[in-house]
Amino acid sequence: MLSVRMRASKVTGRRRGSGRKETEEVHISGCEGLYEVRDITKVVSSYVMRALEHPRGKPDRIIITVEKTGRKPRPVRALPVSTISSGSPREAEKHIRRILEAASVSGPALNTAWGILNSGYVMRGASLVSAKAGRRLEYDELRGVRASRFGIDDVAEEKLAFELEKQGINTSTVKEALILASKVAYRKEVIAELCMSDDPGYTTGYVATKKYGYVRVPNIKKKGTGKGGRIFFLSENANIESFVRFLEKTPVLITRAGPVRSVYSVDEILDRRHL
Ligand code: PML
Repeated sequence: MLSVRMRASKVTGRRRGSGRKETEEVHISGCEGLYEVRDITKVVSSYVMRALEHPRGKPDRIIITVEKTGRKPRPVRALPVSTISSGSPREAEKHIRRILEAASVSGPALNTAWGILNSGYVMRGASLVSAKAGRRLEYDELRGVRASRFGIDDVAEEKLAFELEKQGINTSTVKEALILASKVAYRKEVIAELCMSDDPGYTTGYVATKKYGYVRVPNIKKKGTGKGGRIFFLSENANIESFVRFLEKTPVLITRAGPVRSVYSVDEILDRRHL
């Protein structure tokens, strides 16, 4: 199989007080998957279309990488999917805090995560936060760590699409986020993941843990805001080098779909009635 990745960005300029113009490269969109050679042309053209039509704006640069993975992908089962009932960002934050605390993420770690997501700065990759002390662990706090080399095989994809369809959420956004979250949650040092899309029009985020699965959180932010990001909460003694190597380099293929459930209250999720 081949790994196909897309990253789109644009350069923006602003004038400083001194009159000097500064430019910065702003991330617009990105996506990826593992594909058979016969599907590459189709996939590349659909990735280019996605980059050109992204609500964050028109890119100046689209980089597509097609690469051999070099190793047989590790087979992984998709996390079970559910949606929590949440009507506003305030309610969403309350629910997220309860679920993450129940999954052993501390208050300080949650505060660090919330600060990152609401900073207005969109990182290209995810931030790593220690689940107890709330320390930032990534080597590069501007870039973050990008999970890569993940995909789904045809049989699991068909089953997953069928299950997602029944709940009216069979979209590439949900599927890709679930595949990434399932790769990340597979590692033992991962306590949880929290994600808020940086797409201004997309207001559903998620919390992923081994214990509760992939829990979608509607209204995690107000429509129209470009803030967002991903946080991976790690155990205190995690070996960051080995974890980052796994995230960036180890190919993982979802070979089994998990169940896709409907909408639950936070108490039902915490009682694991959705599983
Ligand atoms: C992203 O932009 O990558 C985040 C997508 C979050 C999807 C949440 C969902 O609807 O399940």
